Amino acid sequence: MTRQVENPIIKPKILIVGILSPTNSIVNTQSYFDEFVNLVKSNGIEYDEAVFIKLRQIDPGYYITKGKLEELIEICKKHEIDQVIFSEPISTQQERNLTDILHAKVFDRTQLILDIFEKGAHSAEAKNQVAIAMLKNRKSRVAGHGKGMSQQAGRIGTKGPGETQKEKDIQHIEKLILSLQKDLKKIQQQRQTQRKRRILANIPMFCLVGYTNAGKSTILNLLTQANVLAEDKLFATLDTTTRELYVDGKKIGLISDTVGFIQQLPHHLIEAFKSTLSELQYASLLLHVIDVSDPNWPSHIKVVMETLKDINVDKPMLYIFNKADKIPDISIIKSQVDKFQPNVIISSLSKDRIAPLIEYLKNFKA
Ligand SMILES: Nc1nc2c(ncn2[C@@H]2O[C@H](COP(=O)(O)OP(=O)(O)OP(=O)(O)O)[C@@H](O)[C@H]2O)c(=O)[nH]1
Ligand SMILES: [Mg+2]
Repeated sequence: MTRQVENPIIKPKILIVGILSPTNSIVNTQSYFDEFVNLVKSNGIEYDEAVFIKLRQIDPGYYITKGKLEELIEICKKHEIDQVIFSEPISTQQERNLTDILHAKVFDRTQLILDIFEKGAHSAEAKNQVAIAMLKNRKSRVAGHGKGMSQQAGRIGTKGPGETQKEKDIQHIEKLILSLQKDLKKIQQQRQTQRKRRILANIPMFCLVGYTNAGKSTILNLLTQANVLAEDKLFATLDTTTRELYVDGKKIGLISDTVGFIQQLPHHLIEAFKSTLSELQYASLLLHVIDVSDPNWPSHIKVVMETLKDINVDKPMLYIFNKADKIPDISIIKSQVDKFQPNVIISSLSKDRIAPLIEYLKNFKA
């Protein structure tokens, strides 16, 4: 997104625009905007200006309404902005209109998240999945582009030059997607063999799931000797790591950590990551980790539950309310937390503070 290949000396001037759309049902606006800033930073982007907008309605042409748009035009002019990043997904047409009026390159949430995934993918499987998602996104963008041109150039029943080029581009992208999907299938077959072996051996499988940055990898590292990268960054984990799980020196099963979820995770990404996430179908228990210190945790739970439904995962679940150390008085939220059962309240800062989780796992019967 912000690769400065053309001129490595000049850093583009970047404006970020956080938008709370009228369809967003989250309770804490500040925390939502913080999450957007964290998304930007997780992508390694240093921005110059930031604007946060609470929208009452969405404009079909420009996404944001007239008054706010004028504000953005002013900022772009004054600060000579080269790139504008929006916190929400916007349509191809809106992107084009905004590019024209702001005289800057425009990126939306989908591109921002795809970019993080592209930078963070390490394994062949993750790289392959991200590439497929990016191509599918490009395909829908190409399909949405050039409409105006073909309509101008062609009479009814004929195709304009823009249209034929567009078709060629789409065909090319489809070919690339097909070839990547073939490679992915091979990787999946290997996974299937490993899975069969595990099922035959009747080994319980615990799968960590949850919103991004909730603390999944930190818990995996505490429970096992895994050395998975855990940091204050969104989508630090993109690959699945599976480890043996020992409690009191006894092996009680396997535990895996995988990619986290976020609101409005691009659909193409969910599609592409289905093979990684398919592991969840075989879970004996889902360990749903929640950052209880984020005021938006109830909507994060909703996002996770909806995403699981999307990928047809319906398994027994333990709600793990994590980062309790960041809450001064846990009794205040206890009644709200207890709506989600069964649950444990923990802090992953140290092993003794995850004792309730270890206790639960010890007593778990598949
Ligand atoms: N204060 C506090 N910080 C925590 C706790 N658990 C995790 N963290 C911090 O939260 C951040 C995110 O933790 P991760 O384990 O990387 O979270 P994750 O769920 O694996 O996130 P992704 O892989 O990015 O989806 C890190 O900076 C952790 O140190 C906790 O119980 N208390
Ligand atoms: Mg992680």
